[in-house]
Amino acid sequence: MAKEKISAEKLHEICYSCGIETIWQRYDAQDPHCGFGTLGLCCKNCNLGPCRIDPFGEGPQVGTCGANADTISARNLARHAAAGSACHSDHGREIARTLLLFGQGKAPSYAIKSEEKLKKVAGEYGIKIEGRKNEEIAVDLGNAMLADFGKQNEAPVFFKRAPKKQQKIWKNLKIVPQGIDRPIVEMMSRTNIGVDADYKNIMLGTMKTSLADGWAGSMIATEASDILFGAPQAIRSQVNLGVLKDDEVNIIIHGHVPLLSDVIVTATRDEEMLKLAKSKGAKGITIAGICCTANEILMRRGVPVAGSFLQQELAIATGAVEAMVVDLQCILPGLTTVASYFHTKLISTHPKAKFPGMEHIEFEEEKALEVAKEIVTKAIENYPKRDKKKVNIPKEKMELIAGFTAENIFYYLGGKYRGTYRPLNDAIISGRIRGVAGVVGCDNPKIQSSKAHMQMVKELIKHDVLVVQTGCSALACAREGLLVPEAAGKFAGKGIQEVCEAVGIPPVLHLGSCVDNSRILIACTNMVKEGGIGEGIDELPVAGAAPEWMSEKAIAIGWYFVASGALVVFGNEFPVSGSKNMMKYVTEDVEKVTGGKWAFEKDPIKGAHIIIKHIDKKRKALKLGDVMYKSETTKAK
Ligand code: SF4
Ligand code: MSK
Repeated sequence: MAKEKISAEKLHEICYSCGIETIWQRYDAQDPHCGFGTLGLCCKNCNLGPCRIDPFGEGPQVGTCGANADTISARNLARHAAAGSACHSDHGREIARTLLLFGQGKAPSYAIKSEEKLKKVAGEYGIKIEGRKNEEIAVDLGNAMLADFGKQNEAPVFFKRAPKKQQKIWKNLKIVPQGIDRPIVEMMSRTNIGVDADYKNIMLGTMKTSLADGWAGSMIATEASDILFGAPQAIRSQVNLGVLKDDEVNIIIHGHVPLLSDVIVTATRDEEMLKLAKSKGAKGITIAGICCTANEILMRRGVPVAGSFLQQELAIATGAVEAMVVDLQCILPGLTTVASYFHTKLISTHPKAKFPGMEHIEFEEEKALEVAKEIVTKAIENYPKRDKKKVNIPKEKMELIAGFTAENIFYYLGGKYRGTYRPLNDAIISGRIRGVAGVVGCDNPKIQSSKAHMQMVKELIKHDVLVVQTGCSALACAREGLLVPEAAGKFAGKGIQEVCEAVGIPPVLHLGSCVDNSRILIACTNMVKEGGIGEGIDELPVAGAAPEWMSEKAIAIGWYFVASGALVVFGNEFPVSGSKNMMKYVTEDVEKVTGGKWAFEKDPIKGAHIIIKHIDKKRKALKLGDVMYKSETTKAK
């Protein structure tokens, strides 16, 4: 293996030539993928099956029970959305529980880092604030948030945050979720054999389940994290595998829930740990993130990001990682194969996510710092085992600015209306900004390995659409240099350039992790409340996209935006394409009930233009007139 600095692509080639199997080889080995699964036409919900529908109309058109393509694909999609909602919401539950434990004095490694948010959110929950200690408020708020999960007959508290118009639509459709857990359980129940067979009714249930994720489970995760770990502020850092150091102990933290990773960051800054690292011959300790744990500690602690979902194996293949510490979600079991070629210790930490071949050190909120120090010590002790001949750290790294939120995002737009959404709404009304798009979600080896995000986002900002991002999509665009103010001059249209140059913000704003898509819901709500661009989210010149989605969580996210009135463009196949009725429902009919709908387009440039066309349609309906500046359309590939 080469000793000099190399590119990330070269690292990929090195894995290939050394026979180190990664996600790309495993993906190829699965080709051709099961056609029934791709179309959503297989069902194994009972032991009369598994059943499948022949998409060519020659074989069976119903399963043994009589369920047709519409019912089967709707049930499959509903279960995906339920699983995705469960994943995000469970994340929220853990943070709320830690808030409670902190208040009870049982989690001393944590603190209230945003007293302002604690009091604001407690106020929304109707909790008394005056004359009370933070700990007392934390106990009441933790309990109240946890109670939201188990409610049986009323909506979680944050539903009051939604625009009145959306609340009314949901009420009329009877899709206001009762609690958070109940709609998820209900979705599993109604998709059993012999229960709900009406695809339209199943989709209403799917929207109810997904709304419980966006407006409650994920929102609780975001808000409770801001309270415990600090409300983010714009912060500079770096991204890509080049953030790893060849003369320091490198620790990667990977997953989603920041409960342990935040404390690990604290542990790596401990003098005792630094002394130990030096005693082993290292110059210091570098900590870097992968996936949404990366986003969490990036936006609050400025910790650099090693990579997104697709880079987790490549990070180990640098040969320079002493430990990769994982919590929950998006962790490839295949990591153990790559790690077997190197000295890297893989450490799982969560009782709900163990991996054969990984060492397990269980995380407990009650002794978080102790566990974090144990893990950091193990990483340091592994440093002398690093084989210098196997070290290949790619040279690429890029600056980025992260840490925008629904509260601070337009504070940065400045002016005399500081702290309000007036400057944004006015920029949209005047046509300087065409509209806003949320481009989010995973990266996927099916699609050009994270290039789709960059191409779509560049096309959007070129046409003066301000872009907000979360998850791996934000990290992919950060690697391409889109999350710095200078990107406006290079890539954006004249309108966005004027705004960004006046106030020094990037044309693409990093809003956090996957659960922080809830921040986009709030930003949309704030735009509605500010006035002048519609009475509901369905009227705003906004849209969402996940050009490379792969996780079930993305389906839940997409659905809660569609149910909230937004257009959502996905770049991959949607697993209902085997049913004409379901495709018509999700791309057309649902718009008549919620104002939102889905669109599917593999080409990211064409996907961007679906969004631009939609934004222009909304502008026209609002009688806003043309945008100030015109841009050339990039040729679709
Ligand atoms: Fe087959 Fe119906 Fe059972 Fe599904 S629920 S496996 S379609 S019999
Ligand atoms: S980490 S869910 S690959 S965005 Fe949130 Fe990235 Fe998708 Fe996982």
